[in-house]
Amino acid sequence: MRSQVIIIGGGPSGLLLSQLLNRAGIATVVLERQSRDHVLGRIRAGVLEHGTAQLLRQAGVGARMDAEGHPHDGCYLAHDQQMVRVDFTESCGRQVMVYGQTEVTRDLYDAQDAMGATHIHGVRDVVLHDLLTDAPFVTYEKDGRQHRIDGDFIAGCDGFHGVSRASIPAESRREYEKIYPFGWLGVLSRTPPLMEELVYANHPRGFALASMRNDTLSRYYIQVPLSHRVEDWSDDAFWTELRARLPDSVAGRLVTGPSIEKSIAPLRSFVSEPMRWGRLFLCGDAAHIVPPTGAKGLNLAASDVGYLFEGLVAHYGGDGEALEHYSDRALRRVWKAMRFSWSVTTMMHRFPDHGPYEQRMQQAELDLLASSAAARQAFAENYTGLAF
Ligand code: FAS
Ligand code: PHB
Repeated sequence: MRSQVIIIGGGPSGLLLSQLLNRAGIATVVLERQSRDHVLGRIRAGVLEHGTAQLLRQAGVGARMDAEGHPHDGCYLAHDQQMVRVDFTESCGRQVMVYGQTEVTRDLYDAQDAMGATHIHGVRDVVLHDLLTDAPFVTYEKDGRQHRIDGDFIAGCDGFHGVSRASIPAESRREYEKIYPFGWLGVLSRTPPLMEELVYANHPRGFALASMRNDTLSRYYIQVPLSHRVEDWSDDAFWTELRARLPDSVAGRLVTGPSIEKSIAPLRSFVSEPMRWGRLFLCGDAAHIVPPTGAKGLNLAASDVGYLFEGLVAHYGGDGEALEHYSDRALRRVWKAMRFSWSVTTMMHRFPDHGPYEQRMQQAELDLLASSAAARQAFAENYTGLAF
């Protein structure tokens, strides 16, 4: 088999890149390890930046998002029984779109089906070959048989645990990592959201987040020690702890119910440079991971895909230089989102090694946001998404 762009990974990065390229008349093949149902069963991100929503519309998959998604003009930062609202529209003239990654993935699969796109699920032993030549190829195993696909380019969209990043020689990679000393226990419940906007809470017992997917589906998180396992937490224990971490002024609004999904996600900051190696280009979690506090993971995947899409279209249009700048361009935005995600995570969580000084620094950060329009503008610009 031969294609123009071979895409490893059928998550949001791979699906969005395939959809954009196919609409531009560029052929792709998507190789995905899991089944489609498995990919669609993942509960991940919930907030789309302004630029991500625009890119989805450009890809022709914005209709259901615009019909069923919820534009948000702001969010709340809670601490010491106070609720500080950051008004995105007032501060920077932009909104975010609350629309789950699961729905984005579903819309992309539907659009790719309508285009007759080629997706191969259940692949094993994917190996990338001849990346430093102009004739790279991929081999993989499926149903007990070896297969080969030749292409012009390979897009590594296979997430943090994929094979693409590791296909760049270790001595040529520069990796930066910070592991946070806690995780997020997340619950999805068929209950009305706590508030009409997201509430991020800094509490002495630990961080909490009240988010949502729609008016009847809520997503909540609480910070837990790395030693905790999801089976350690009954629904009742989760609701009791969440309620304890919310300001008294809103805790009484919490509607509880059975969890329909419950999981613990570790938190890390990670970047691997460069994001290009010959004919291989990395997108999304294959190249970087952010703690979810800043709602940046999915959105960085989108900006990487937008940059790579532009470069590939320019290349096939005769501009041999366009792809030269992909890695530097993507990394400039990645590092700014890394900074924001690290900053908000540090401001909102309780760290085991934090003392009174660090607690006062957190309080000062939050007091600054409460008292300074300029501080809220900087927060709003980062949260709604810096320019692509
Ligand atoms: P993904 O990991 O989503 O997709 C990679 C795909 O490649 C997967 O389908 C995988 O099966 C496939 N794959 C892997 N190895 C392969 C191989 N060798 N061959 C073929 N296919 C292979 N972000 C937020 O903004 N907000 C959140 O609240 C949030 N919560 C998260 C919770 C969890 C538990 C996790 C893990 C991530 C969360 N994220 C969140 C980040 C997440 O949304 C990612 O940023 C987003 O999924 C990135 O998309 P991809 O780059 O496509 O990577
Ligand atoms: C979510 O709704 O899953 C969500 C929202 C905002 C975040 C993280 C997760 O910062």
